[in-house]
Amino acid sequence: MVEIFDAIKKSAVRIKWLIENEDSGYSQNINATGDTQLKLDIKTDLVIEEEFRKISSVKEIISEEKEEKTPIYEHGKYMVGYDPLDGSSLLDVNFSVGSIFGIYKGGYDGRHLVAAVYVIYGPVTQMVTAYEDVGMYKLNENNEFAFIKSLELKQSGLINATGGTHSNWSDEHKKMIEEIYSMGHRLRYSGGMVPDLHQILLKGGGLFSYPSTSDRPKGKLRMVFEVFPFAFIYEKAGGKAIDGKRRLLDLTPSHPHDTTPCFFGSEKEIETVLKYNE
Ligand code: P6P
Repeated sequence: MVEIFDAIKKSAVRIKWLIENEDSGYSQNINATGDTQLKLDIKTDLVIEEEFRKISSVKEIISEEKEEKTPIYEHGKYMVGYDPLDGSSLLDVNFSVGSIFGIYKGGYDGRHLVAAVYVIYGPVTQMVTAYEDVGMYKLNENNEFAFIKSLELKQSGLINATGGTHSNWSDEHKKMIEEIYSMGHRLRYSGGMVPDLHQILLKGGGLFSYPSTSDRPKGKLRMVFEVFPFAFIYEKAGGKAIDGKRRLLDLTPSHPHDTTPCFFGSEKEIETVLKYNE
């Protein structure tokens, strides 16, 4: 597992450089989910693949940017599902973006996740790892990730990160969001999953929601590359992660690129979500 974390650290240093120096324009390519890829989506995906090809503990990798799995080392113990540059469409407005990694053993179901990592490229570059517990690291002047602190969610918080187009929300979801606001929460939403969930983790609590909507009945966020890793991290930090009814890590995708409605947050906020999904 250490060599996987090291490969992610090396990837992050290279991706930070690419973000700061390379052209963030669009390519001619369409990815597995039908999104037009930025040149950086392609380049960051290649960086991660190159770094994983150097280690022997990874059997295969699967990227949000590619339809198919990529075999790495025949006798590798782990499989890695990752989103190389989540929120890349926000680069043109200089918002924070991130890389998300789920480390699986024996399959890409939520229950097979054994560790999760994300890197956030913002005013500073930070990495959060979840294995036994949740730790935050900061990239220092020597391009090393120095441990900063462990992260823990309180029983309730004050942030409400509301994904999806409001006019496409169900009436029940609108009522749930209003109840969260009545608890004193404030809107904090950038449209980038990594910074939006990172903020709730660092501020101690709240709710991030990306529900089923009329335009996206199965939600927008991908189970293997985005949802399961953050569900693992939030549960390890003392929070909860559900699809509205069920625990996200109990779900099994029928296809690696499947999406699901998702709610991540402190216990009290998740209880409110459940109340509106009975
Ligand atoms: P919306 C970015 O494109 C992304 O995949 C996630 O990073 C983010 O949480 C979500 O989409 C935002 O979607 O529909 O709220 O703009």
